[in-house]
Amino acid sequence: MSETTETIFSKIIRREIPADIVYEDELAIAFKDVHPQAPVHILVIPKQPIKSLVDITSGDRDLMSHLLLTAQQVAINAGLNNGYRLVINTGNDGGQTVSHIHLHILGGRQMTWPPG
Ligand code: DGP
Repeated sequence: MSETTETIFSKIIRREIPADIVYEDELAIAFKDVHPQAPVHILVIPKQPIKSLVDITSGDRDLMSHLLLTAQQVAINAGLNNGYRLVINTGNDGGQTVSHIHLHILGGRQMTWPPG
């Protein structure tokens, strides 16, 4: 995982590269994952470039709550009435490849457990 906070996601926020954006407000943005792992695969990210879940503090409490509520609303808007999976890959062992914290919303098929 890269140590820089400037990632491809910062470029998406600034509209420097295209993305299929499905939601945006002053704190967060949600867009379709470029490599979907399910019929619905949307990423919810803060505009603030926090690297990973490891880096959040109690000062990020409101922001993290906002991201969860945003994910809930985005899932509703995507029609995921039968459930979905919310994933935050964290660090190398967690499989995180982009160093800008993001919530994966995966849905539209039956999820399996355990994940790979
Ligand atoms: P993770 O492995 O948890 O760090 O997930 C990063 C996700 O970001 C991965 O599922 C693919 C997605 N992704 C990477 N680059 C881009 C991009 O340029 N555009 C979009 N829409 N998604 C991207």
